[in-house]
Amino acid sequence: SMMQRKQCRLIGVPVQDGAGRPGCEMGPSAFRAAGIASAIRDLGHAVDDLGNIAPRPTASKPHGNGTVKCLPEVAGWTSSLAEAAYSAFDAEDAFPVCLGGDHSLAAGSLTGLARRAAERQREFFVLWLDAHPDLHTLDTTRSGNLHGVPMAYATGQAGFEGYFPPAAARIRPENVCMLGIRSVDPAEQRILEGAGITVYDMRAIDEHGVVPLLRDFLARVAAANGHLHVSLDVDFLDPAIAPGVGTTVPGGATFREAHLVMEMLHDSGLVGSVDLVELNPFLDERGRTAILMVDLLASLLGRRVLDYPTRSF
Ligand code: 5AB
Ligand code: MN
Ligand code: MN
Ligand code: MN
Repeated sequence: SMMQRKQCRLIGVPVQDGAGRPGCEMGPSAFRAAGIASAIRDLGHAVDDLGNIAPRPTASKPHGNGTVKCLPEVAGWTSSLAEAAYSAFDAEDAFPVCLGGDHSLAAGSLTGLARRAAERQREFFVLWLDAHPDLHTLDTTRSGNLHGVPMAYATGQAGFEGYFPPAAARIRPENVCMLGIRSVDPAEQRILEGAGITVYDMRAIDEHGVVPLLRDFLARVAAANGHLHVSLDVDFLDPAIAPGVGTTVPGGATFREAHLVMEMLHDSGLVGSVDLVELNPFLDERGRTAILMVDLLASLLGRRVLDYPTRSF
């Protein structure tokens, strides 16, 4: 079942307070400059660019872990995106695309979108494409960078109460599949062990290839008639092809592995929302990372390398 025509809603989320360095604030502009709207339209989908959101002023107590950075700011972005993503996901064929911005925005996108899915009695699944699980709590983070915590918040790990807004909905860890993982901190490893999240690390990709790993997960989503959200962190990709990110980790997904994931996602017809995060245009080379991320989204939305029906071999 291929993907139906979608009503794509672009939501710019220029947050950089969750990353350790400046630059992600320019991400939404770089995606637009790379032609994201026309790339989607060319595939026959409708596009509504909702512009950039702003953080909502949010009270947040100072945290006992003195390393946590920009907590009230990230709480404010979480609150505002949870609402914006919920509003943008206003129809079955609405397809929200959150343009980051650092990955702390997933605290808002996951919970806001899951709230809408729950109202529709649709089971909510997440494919997490990232070098990192982003499963720290406010108590375990060592860097203090809150782009390392959104999955813990969204799956309801303890310790966010009073610091982040109450989650609009909670993600079931059993409904999360992480692919491309290759940098896990000890505290994250401990949380992962009991959580029930499916983790396919880079070694699993090396040994089996992406196809059987993703096929298993997609079969589970299809069996539940679920909604699938894809959260794509630039550092899922190998730094050699995607230099425009602050947290490069060697040994990432290749160009074809990444496109193959997107092509399988398209063919599944299951994806209904996306985050494109961690693009840092200040670190990019002549826009190549922004362009690659747009091309990957285009593959997910149905672009093919060859126009098979009109080509003779
Ligand atoms: B990203 C690290 N685990 O907590 C930390 O890029 C990295 O959104 C977090 O995946 C990386 O600072 C966050 C060492
Ligand atoms: Mn991430
Ligand atoms: Mn990452
Ligand atoms: Mn859906």
